[in-house]
Amino acid sequence: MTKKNDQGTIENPQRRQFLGATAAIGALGAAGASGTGLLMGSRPTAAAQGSNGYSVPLGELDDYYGFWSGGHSGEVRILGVPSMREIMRIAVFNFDSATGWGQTNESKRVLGSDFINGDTHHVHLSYVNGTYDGRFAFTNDKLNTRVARIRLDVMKTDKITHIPNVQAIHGINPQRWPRTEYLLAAGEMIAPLPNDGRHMDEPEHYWTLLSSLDAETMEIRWQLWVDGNMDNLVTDYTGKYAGASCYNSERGMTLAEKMGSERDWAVFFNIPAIEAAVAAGDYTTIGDSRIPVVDGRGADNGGSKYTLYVPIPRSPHGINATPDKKYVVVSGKLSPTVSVVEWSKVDDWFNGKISDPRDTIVAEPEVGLGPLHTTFDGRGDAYTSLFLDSQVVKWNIDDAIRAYKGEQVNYIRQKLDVHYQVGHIMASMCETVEADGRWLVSLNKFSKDRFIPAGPLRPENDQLIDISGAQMKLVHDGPTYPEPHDSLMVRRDLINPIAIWKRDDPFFAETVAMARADGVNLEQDNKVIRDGNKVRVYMTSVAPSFGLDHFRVKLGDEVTVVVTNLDNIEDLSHGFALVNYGVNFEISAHQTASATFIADKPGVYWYYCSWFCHALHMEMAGRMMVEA
Ligand code: K7E
Ligand code: CUA
Repeated sequence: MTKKNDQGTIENPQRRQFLGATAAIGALGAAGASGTGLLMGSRPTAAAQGSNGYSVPLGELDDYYGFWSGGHSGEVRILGVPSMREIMRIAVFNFDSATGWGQTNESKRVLGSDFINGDTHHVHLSYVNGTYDGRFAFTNDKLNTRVARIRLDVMKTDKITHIPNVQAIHGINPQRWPRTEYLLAAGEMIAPLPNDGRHMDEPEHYWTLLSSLDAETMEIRWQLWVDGNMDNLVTDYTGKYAGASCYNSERGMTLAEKMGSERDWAVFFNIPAIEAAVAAGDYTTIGDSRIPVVDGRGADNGGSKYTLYVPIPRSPHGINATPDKKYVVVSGKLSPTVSVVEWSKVDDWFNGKISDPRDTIVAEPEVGLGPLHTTFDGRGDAYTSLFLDSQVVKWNIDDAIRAYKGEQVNYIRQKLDVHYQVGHIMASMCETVEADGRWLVSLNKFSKDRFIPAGPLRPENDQLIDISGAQMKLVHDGPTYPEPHDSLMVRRDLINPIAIWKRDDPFFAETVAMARADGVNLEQDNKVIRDGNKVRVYMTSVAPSFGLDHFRVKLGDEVTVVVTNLDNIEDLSHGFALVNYGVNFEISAHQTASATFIADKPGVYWYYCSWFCHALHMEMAGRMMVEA
């Protein structure tokens, strides 16, 4: 890095300054902290402090759990903030070779068998009184129109729901107040409704819907028929209202058609009114689906009993609620403006106190080119990502409101270069009433020259910015595999995962019930049960051995291997890997996991432990004998 600096090949001054800082840390790492990469944090010590003043000393923990969507990897990731170290990957919609997600019976019960990929854009956590309760994370699958829930006690996906009648779930947001009872999910692409092969050439039959799920069961409670498409989604801090951005109010099919209007809109939803309509039977159903669908169209009249359509320039994208509970900021994307809507004026509109939907807007500051998403520090400042300018702009909400009223006031506080083409940005705890304004991440779509080149495909660049002072300071470059769209930084004390599985965990309860029906005690038995051509192989694992060093089956048998890890030690995971049968899965401490396959090849096949667990880990193996 220093060499490149010396050669003078770096043009951007911000970048040069940053490279100088990291080079200093790199040198420090070589001296005392080898192999740990860039270490930055909030507790600088003399021993491990970079020239930018931040470090997470070796052996110390991060202050925040970062929940990152994994984009078209289909997963969710946990990063530590501010070190930006990747801590864990949570398989959600994807097949995961390491843990056997998508192969074990337990994961298949969650995942189903339709798809092995997905596209997660947004991660949000369940709330109580406007902050996180540590129970669940939710994420969307744009690719296959699903939403998923992740249990934060074990950091595993436990529910996946396919949303009918729509295509491409994009924005999702949980109820924030008083607690998360519903999760909203926005369908992005408009498509024929019902989509049964008729009306394919008649765009007037193309629609999309908002869906409300019960956050406990993840079942869909109702859907709402809207005008236009929907992009991002936000809930308010009363539980009463939510909103979505729309970039295709034209309902166009082609790029040119989608760009027709000078204004699209943000649509706001009156949740109690929709639920009252459902209770009163004021709904239809579509095709085979039994889900109540309430009609929330009416953009031409500004809205309906259930919806308010606020015109916003042009193809707006992000929609974000301020932590003071008062405003929601809609980012203009193709307009250099962001529009600030006051929630109480949304309430006024539904109560007939104002008639022009645009009167809900209290500010429309010009912030720069390509505003995509906005985040907040809890001190009255907002930060908007500028995709085209490759900048983060910090601006003051109150000053923008004064300027909108005609006062001469400069609401822009600072513009900071990021590298390059930023999408989402997110400040620590910013989606809660406890926004603390310490860190901001800029999730940049292009990394270009920031890392050693690794072929035509480049990583994204997730940059960490210190926002605790008056000026934003860029402190870290973080390459990520494609493609995080969004992230959350959650105070560490709010997340309390367990270290060892509980034996009565519902995640493997069905497998436990199957063993009980076979008369097997999973905590001690090693047994092969034959049931016609179905064979169930039950074994324990205690480092460094499996409870069975071999088992016999017959060619053509359907074999289910069930492994229960009896080790009592934190961080002692085993794996069951069956050679040339493509089977491999995780069994962490006190977990039961199983996989089912057909014994379709005769002979001897070794199984081995795939998680290095013991000095005799290599010896932790056994043989499956398949009789011809
Ligand atoms: Cu802006 Cu899908 Cu939230 Cu990507 S979305 S950036
Ligand atoms: Cu058990 Cu390696």
